[in-house]
Amino acid sequence: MASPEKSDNHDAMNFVNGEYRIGKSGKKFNNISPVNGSLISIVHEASEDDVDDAVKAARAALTGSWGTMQLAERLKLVTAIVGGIQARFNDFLDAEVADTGKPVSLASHLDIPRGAANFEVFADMMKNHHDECFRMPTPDGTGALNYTVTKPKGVIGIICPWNLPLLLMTWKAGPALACGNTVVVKPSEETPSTAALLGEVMNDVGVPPGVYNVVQGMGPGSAGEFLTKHPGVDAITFTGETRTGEAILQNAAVGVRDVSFELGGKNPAIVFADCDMDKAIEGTIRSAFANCGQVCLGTERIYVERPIFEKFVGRLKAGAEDLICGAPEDSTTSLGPLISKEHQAKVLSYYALAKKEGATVVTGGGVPEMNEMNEGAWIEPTIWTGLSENSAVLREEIFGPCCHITPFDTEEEAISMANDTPYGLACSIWTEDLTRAHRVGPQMAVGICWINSWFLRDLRTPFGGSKQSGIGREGGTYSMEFYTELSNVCVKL
Ligand code: NAD
Ligand code: 6OD
Repeated sequence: MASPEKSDNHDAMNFVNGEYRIGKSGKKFNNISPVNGSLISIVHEASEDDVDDAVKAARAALTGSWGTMQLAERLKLVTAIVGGIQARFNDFLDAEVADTGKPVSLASHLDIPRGAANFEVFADMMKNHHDECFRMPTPDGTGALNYTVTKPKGVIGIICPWNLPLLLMTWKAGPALACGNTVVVKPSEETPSTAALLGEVMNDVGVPPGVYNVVQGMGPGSAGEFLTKHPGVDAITFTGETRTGEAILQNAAVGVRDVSFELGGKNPAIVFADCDMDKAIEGTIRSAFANCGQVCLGTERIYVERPIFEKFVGRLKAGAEDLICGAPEDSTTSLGPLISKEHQAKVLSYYALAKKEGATVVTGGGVPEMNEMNEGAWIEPTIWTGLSENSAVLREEIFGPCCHITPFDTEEEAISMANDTPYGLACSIWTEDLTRAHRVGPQMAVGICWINSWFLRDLRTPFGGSKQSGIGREGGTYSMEFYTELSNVCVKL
């Protein structure tokens, strides 16, 4: 078993107790570029033993120097991680772009800066944290004093998806560490690199061994299942598909462990005739196609008021056709590939289904010619009209650069169609009528409703989904609620 100080550039390793290691079983798998099908790296899969070591290291750190560290010192270390990521900005950028194929322009503005900000915001929040105190009268007249004590929850298992790998992992690791927990992270098998690289930053800035651990592998029968079944894990925070959430929930039930789930979506946008058309088009191009449609908050269903329907469809078509599929480092690129050939096959199956169900294909519907990158997981941005609200294309999450546009006649009809879904993550409303905005916004059955914008994030606000889109909320004090255990001390005076 190797334990180099740095992760080998060509291998994605596990990071356990401050050291890089290959899996004890020696199992490995290939990390394939979605851009051109080439081999990016070898991923060393964690065995059940490795996961056990990671959880034990995390437990030991809780009772060791991390657990006994003063809050100010702990927060200094968490803040130092921000500087550590910024100092290695290009390394993180290269790793994220290689794993996902996303445009450098996107990853350098979103993924890596947010990866750092997720530590900063929660370190700042903990600096300002105060416990509560309640005086109470007692029959004997002496009274009592209650005060709360906020403690870390313990060892947190973090299971991550591949669409925004560093951003979504640190969105959980940031508050978890700021609150004094230790973590074992299981990145997606598709995007193992930035989580592993973060181990170097942890060592460089002096985060004690065992506080941050990474185990590589898949879900069932692999690191994901080993971690979520491990009795030494006190709570599980997961981002990914709703069906995966169901499997993890069963594991979490054993030992009644707490969960926080950010799951799938089938997010609507409602575009009223009184919208600012330029803003609505610009916002919807982003919400439907950014990150090649692989954003949980992305818009897959658009409802447009009938008087502007044709115009909106025409302008969205023009916007989609202006998008340029290309190599990540090319400054003209606005659309990267999907994450994998497997995901490409899934999205293409919906493209075929849409046609079979009678959709009008406004634009796209196939695979672009990419010449020397043809082995990549490329796909055309696609817009449909004409499907019934019951069609599978309008009911199921596709997670690709595609959307369907339906006309509507009344506000009530639009709200009703938009809310008629098993999911409840996000929506966007486009209107210049302030009264309507405030009337419609609260009626949307979602965790996050944007008015005249999309993916505009204040990290202090509650983030999460209703219905099958999640359990719980994170962000600001909501993250603190999940990552801490609250005790009340009652002192009879
Ligand atoms: P996924 O559910 O397939 O995988 C997510 C992670 O779970 C991976 O690390 C995977 O290895 C692991 N996993 C799979 N099966 C497991 C099991 N049985 N036990 C433990 N771990 C297991 O999701 P994905 O394909 O990586 O990501 C896309 C999905 O994630 C979409 O549905 C998207 O909507 C959702 N997502 C939601 C949010 C949100 O905030 N709500 C954010 C991003 C992505
Ligand atoms: O912005 C966030 O905090 C967040 N969790 C975004 C999720 C995006 C999903 O793909």
